[in-house]
Amino acid sequence: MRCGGMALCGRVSRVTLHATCGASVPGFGLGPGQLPDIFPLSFLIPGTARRYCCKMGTQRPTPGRLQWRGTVKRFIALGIICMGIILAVSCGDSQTYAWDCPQDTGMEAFVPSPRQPTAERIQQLRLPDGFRIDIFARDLGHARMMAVDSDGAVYLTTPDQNRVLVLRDTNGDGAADDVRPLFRNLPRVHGITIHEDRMYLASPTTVWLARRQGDTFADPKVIIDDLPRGGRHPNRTLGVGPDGKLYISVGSSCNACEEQNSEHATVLRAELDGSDRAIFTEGLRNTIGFDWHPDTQKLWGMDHGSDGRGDNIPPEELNLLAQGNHYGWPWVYGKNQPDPVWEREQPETVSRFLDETTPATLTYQAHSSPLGFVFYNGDMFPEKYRTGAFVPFRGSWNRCPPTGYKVAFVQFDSNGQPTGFEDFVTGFLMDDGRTQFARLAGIAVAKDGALLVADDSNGVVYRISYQGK
Ligand SMILES: [Ca+2]
Ligand SMILES: [Ca+2]
Repeated sequence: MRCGGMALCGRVSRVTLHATCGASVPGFGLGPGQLPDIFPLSFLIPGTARRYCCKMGTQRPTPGRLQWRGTVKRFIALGIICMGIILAVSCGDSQTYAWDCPQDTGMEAFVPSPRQPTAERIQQLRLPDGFRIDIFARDLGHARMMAVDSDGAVYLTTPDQNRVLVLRDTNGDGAADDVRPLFRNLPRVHGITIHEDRMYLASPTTVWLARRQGDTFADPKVIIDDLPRGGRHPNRTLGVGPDGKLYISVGSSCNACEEQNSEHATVLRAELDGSDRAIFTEGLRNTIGFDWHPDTQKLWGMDHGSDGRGDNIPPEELNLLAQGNHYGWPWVYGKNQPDPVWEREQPETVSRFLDETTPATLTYQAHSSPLGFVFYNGDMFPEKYRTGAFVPFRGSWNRCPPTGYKVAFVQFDSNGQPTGFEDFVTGFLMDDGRTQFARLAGIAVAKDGALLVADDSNGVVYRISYQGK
């Protein structure tokens, strides 16, 4: 549907404005991670030739997820939203959905309407034969990253609540029956990893170290407090490598720009006490998920491609992360393809990076949004899965039709090389892309070999187990 320069994705019903507009509105401090998943309304902001996704619906936005930079900008944004609503409503009811997407402009925004994880919906999820999926824990808030301890306890960060939770299945029935906060008041705590007697935690600018104390952990102490400011990709993640060093993934500050701080768009490496921090790899837009192959001990990570270049480029990337390499962002992507925007604006720079950067080993559908990467090191799943890795895709917010909203498996061959992706859990995206009931985030292998995956929109951790012979 078109009317006066506007297009609607979705019906206008029970319009409730929550000031939550903007898939990514320059200057308003809104990033895609701050998008509440409420009924989408896409409209064209006059004079910008860009489409943004405006949130209208019956849910309230999560408190604290919007970070407005000043009242004036807020009023301007609200004005734009209201103008959109007035024009939209004046055009009458719209029945245009994602699958009526206009031609690929690279600017389209669409977030499927959120639904609750009912038993009926979970029942229709599709997995390979012999596997089942159940809820491990729910009502967890902004469930993001997980780490599993040697005693089986599952630690979960919830950045919107500034908390780390501990989830225990004390009777071994596959569901957590003891859920409690471990730490409170850790602002925007996101990354987490456990190494021997230490737990590491990360927020946009801070890394904490908590020492083991009995069967729990003592209060965390700051060991790094000067990581680059968050910007568009504030979700730092952590791991300790086989070399006994601490790895910190720092996303880019922007969608696709020349960074001013050289630590943006990198993976950093430091000593376990946080000292001697240095850039390990660069040219990575946002590699939230990374892990070391259990045999080769090589580091692999999933990087997010830039937005605004179309529905199908740039792809998400699986990269072999080796010290000193540059992986291309923002200049080149995938298997060394020039970024079309930068090729137009700075062809000489693009040309230089085409020669100097490391191509992705594998690529995946653009905008799928990989939020984790974990090699399967358990013994519950069949042999096939014991040499590969799992990737949760949180799903697109700016693609018509939507993509992602699933867990994929990456097969690795006997030489430790990845050979391809295959679907592992699908069905979170429903109604031909109209609705979804999970935005998948962190992933971890439980002590019993089950696979755990967090949904940060409904506050659920799912448990995937193998029941076959
Ligand atoms: Ca239990
Ligand atoms: Ca790349």
